[in-house]
Amino acid sequence: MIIAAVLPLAPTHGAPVVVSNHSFEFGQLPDGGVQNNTNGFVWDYNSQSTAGTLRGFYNPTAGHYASAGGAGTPSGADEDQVGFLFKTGATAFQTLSGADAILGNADDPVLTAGTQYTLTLAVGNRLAGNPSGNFPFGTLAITLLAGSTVIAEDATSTGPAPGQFVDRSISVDSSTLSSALYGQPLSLRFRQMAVADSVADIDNVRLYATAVPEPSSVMLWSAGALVLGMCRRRRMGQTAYQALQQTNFIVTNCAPGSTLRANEVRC
Ligand SMILES: [Ca+2]
Ligand SMILES: [Ca+2]
Ligand SMILES: [Ca+2]
Repeated sequence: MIIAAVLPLAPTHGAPVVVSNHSFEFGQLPDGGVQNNTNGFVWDYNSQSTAGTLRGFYNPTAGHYASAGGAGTPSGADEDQVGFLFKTGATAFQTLSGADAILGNADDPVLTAGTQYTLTLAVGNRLAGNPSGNFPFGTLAITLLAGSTVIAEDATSTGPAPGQFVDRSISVDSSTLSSALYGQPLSLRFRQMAVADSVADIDNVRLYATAVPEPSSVMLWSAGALVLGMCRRRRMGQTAYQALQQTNFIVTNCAPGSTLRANEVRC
């Protein structure tokens, strides 16, 4: 009887999924410059926003974040420009278009089976009394969608300390989702959810995809660990038969005196 000749499998590392204009740096603005309510540079600021809100990107000043004067980078952000969402319902949205930044072709990222997705972005809370006004942070919803279906979301009312950005992440394992969603395009959505006249700044959006071992691989990994464990027990004086008896494996065709061979269980 041969179970397997395997070694434990090392987990794979996540690969970045292209997020176009991930740092809101396209369309350079001067210090203090603002672009309001105008779609462009990949991000859709309008189609999912509530009327009367302000949303877009800007170049913060030292009054917004101490280190942001001129082309300085706000603490915890990336480069000198950031996105912003002001008032309930202000939304920034992007369907991922892949490395060519063209939507609707073969390189667009889609939901893939057996994959863990982790979406991270830097969320900023302006200094009190900044040049744009003294507004609270509010509640920012971070959402990952496959097609029109929300597959991961977090809405947190606690912002970072004033004057800095901190990372927030959401994550989902596609194996927990309906397989009907596989192949659907991935979209990102950031939305100001509550507290009238609240504001949140956003920056440095990152999405990573990590292959999740398939059940068969997990079984092989488990069998590998089992073999190693049995080998250790054998060194402690147990036979393969005795070691297998202490597991959930059904032992058949094994003589009580059978022994282990290197990298396999053979009776
Ligand atoms: Ca930036
Ligand atoms: Ca600046
Ligand atoms: Ca594309």
